[in-house]
Amino acid sequence: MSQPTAHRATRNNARRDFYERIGGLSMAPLWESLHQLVPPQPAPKYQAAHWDYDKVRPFLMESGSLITAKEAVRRVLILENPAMRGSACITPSLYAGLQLILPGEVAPSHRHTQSALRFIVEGEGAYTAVDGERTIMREGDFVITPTWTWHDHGNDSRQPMVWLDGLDIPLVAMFNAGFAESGESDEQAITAPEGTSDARYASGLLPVDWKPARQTSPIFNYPYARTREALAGLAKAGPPDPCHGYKLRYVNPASGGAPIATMGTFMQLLPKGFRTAPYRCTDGTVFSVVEGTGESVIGERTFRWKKRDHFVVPSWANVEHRADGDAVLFSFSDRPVQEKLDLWREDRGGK
Ligand code: GTQ
Repeated sequence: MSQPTAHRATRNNARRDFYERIGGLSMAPLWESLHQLVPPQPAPKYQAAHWDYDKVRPFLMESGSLITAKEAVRRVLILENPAMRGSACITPSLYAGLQLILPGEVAPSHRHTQSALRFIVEGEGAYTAVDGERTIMREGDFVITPTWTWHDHGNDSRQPMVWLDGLDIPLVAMFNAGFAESGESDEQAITAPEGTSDARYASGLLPVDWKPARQTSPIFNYPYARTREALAGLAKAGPPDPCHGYKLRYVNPASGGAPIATMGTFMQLLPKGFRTAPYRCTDGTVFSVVEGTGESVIGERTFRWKKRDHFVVPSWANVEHRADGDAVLFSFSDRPVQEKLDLWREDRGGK
């Protein structure tokens, strides 16, 4: 052994021995992990992934014959990031799942501090009830279940209903701030006729003396018909954004902020043949395809998608979307949290 090599071996042994001894006091040397702890740029430990609805749907329907919504409480197939199996995470901060509710079923009332969003993927006519008011859901509707509100779901229609559940389960778990309780009965008492919150809060008007009690939006169903009309109007009004096409964010009309404090929700129209310019941002984002077909290049991989497919784009991964015909994409992420913490960044590649 040459002198420097021998010297290095002795030094490394001394260090290893030192690490072992301080390990006994639950201490560790920062210098061995500094660059991983404070990376020059995001280095996500999760990956891009795509769920083809043609492959997913048969399993969802099969789950319907294995367990009732009542027994399951929520009959959901979790969309788990392939690099985070066993964690129930689609990104390190977000949970996503596809919930099935069959005609005549009820998913019993409960409440929890985790906030939920529903994005309706298939079917029409099931309802969700939130704090005493029901809303009937249709494809493309975006429905919120604010933190700590009672909610139950039911299906009085003749068709199965499938929706995407987005929850902040991993974020709440990180804070150890989760509380939950079951309702006394499966279906909560209805205290307001359907359409009440829509009439009170969803027309660019608010009840004259109403003051918001929380950050959450007082609107709990943002129907697709209105969202789609807004996108169509936007497309008539001017050119698309190079990175996003025509993209809108859902808002709480009382604050201008996101309808849910922990999750941002978006809808974008990619016109026929449009290709977005390369874009990346720090909020890992879950997409649900509402209309059309196309493909997304995420980092090194290309995913082809169609209506009802889902895919996830990791933090800081480069993304480019291409639409065959007109395509509409719903998406959600933890962007409002990152913005509140002054962490959110994007890279528009100069566009
Ligand atoms: O509908 O309340 O996908 O509590 C996961 C947890 C849905 C719900 C999920 C939940 C719900």
